[in-house]
Amino acid sequence: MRIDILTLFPGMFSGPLTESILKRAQEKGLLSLHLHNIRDYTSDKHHTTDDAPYGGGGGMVMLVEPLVRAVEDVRGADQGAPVILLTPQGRVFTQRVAYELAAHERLILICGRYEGVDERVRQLVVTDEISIGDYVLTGGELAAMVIVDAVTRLIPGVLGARWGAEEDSHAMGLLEYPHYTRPPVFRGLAVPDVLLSGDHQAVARWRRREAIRRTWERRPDLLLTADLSEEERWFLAELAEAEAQRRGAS
Ligand code: 9D3
Repeated sequence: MRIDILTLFPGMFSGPLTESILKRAQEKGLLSLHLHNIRDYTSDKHHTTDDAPYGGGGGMVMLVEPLVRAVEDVRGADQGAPVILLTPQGRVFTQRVAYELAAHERLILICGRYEGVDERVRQLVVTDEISIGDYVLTGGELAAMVIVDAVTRLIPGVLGARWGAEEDSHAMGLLEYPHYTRPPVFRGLAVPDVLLSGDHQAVARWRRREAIRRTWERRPDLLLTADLSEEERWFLAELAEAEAQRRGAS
């Protein structure tokens, strides 16, 4: 997959994209990342990228010309690639959106700054708008990095065989069960016996129950859409019953 990123701050991207899994994905030729400085597409002698909004009010607005010229140059003859504006007004990024984006051969990401971009950028070149959540960032750069990270790990061959996206799709409906490794006891805290029992079926059952318990406690909203077996529904009913008892008792 090829990802082009248009930004006023290309330096922000060294670090996250040049370490660990994203680094390896690029070395393996599975991901090719290209950073473009929007300032390189200005045509005035001060290399202006923003100006005051028509109609007045605070803040600055990114100029239409450098952005449209940058997209057209980077896109070249390839008209099919999604051009995604990172903006607080976009649809919210979820694992589902990550899968959707991972299906493309190429993505073009535009990182907004200041109060936003001239509306005509949307009219002329943007095909999709994404936000990474309801909190205020200083610009689209960190959002672009989040998207690159989440999408890259879905590219076949990027993760080891054991950690496939397959595994995620089963797990995503629920939060994860608790994990343990050596030693068996640390400062009096023991690893649950079942995990040391060698009984794979009992381990699987315990993990599934703990995942349901955790989801019930922390993210009950996820249980509305989780794919649970009959037995798991019973367990959930037990949790709800125990909770009702506690509430009644207090
Ligand atoms: C006063 C209205 N503000 C919107 C909440 C203006 C504004 C604040 C921050 C406009 C842009 C920004 C910069 N943020 C992004 O460009 C951004 C973002 C974000 O702030 N949160 C979550 N996802 C994203 S994607 C791009």
